[in-house]
Amino acid sequence: MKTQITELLNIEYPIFQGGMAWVAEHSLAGAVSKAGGLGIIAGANAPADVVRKEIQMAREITDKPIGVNVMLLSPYADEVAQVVVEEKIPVVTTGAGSPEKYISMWQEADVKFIPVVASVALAKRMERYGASAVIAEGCESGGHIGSHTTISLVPQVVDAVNIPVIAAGGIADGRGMAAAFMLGASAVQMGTRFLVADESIIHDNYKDRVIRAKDIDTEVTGMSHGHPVRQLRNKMTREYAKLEKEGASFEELEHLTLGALRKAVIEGNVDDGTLMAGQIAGLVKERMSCKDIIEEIMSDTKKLLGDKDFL
Ligand code: TUI
Repeated sequence: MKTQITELLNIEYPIFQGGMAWVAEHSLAGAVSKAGGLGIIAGANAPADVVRKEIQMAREITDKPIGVNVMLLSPYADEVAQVVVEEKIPVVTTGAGSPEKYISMWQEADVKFIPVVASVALAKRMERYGASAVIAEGCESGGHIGSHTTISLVPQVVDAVNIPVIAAGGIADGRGMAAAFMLGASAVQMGTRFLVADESIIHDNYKDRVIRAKDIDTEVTGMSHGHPVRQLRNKMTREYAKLEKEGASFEELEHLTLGALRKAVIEGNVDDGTLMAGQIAGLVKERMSCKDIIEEIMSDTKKLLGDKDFL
């Protein structure tokens, strides 16, 4: 299945693995790229040296293209943006902001940039600045989210820009992927489905919670401070909601979430940790290799869409 994105990035399948903080390291990104999708290493809140090491280790897994996500709220975003150039990464995605100050540096180095956008306005601005494509991410996603759903955001972004659009948020199987293509997308990005991949390094307790999650089990915290984050409901989110309702300050709330993603991913602390996951977690029932995930989704998508290209 050829699409504008498979041709642009020289990848076999139009599937991106989301650049999830603490989760998207070399084993996961390497496995996704090796299987023909686009594996993405998360810059997250990590310093440049750590990201460089992850890139180098992923390259030991595969020669195929691997991307890096620059999380724009990170104190290390400047240095990670630079590492991408030094390591000759072909494609960078960005999240949680606008990457404007890095664009000329990336363009000079021939690094394609593909920002996550949560609105039509930002998508148009990114096209004007020379983005190769945009990722339209709906609020079904896990982690930091905007306010539009995928089904309303994707077609509006598709109509507003002349660059390819990658759909993200709420997609975890062939039906979701086929639907995204019907909305005009040229690829999909998935996070939650890859959380429980065999190659994902997250703690087994976290994987179990995702596998056991029902449709209604995610909750958004941080809405009152303009930093909404979607995750599985647990002791931490219940305490957070209580404090938020009582009008707690940003500092108090942040204290609760500080280091909480590490607690979940590394320590498997499912009570105090942040179990970021999308609303589609209820559909994710099986642990599989990245290769099997990608092949199953491509096969199911082709059954629905036929053997068509989207160029
Ligand atoms: O970035 C994400 N998801 C994330 S980042 C993250 S780590 C984190 N750490 C500390 C605080 C908050 C998060 C966990 N999950 N997804 C991409 C994404 N970007 N979703 C929404 C946006 C977005 C929202 C508004 C991008 C741009 C934007 O507006 C920027 C502007 O200037 O208009």
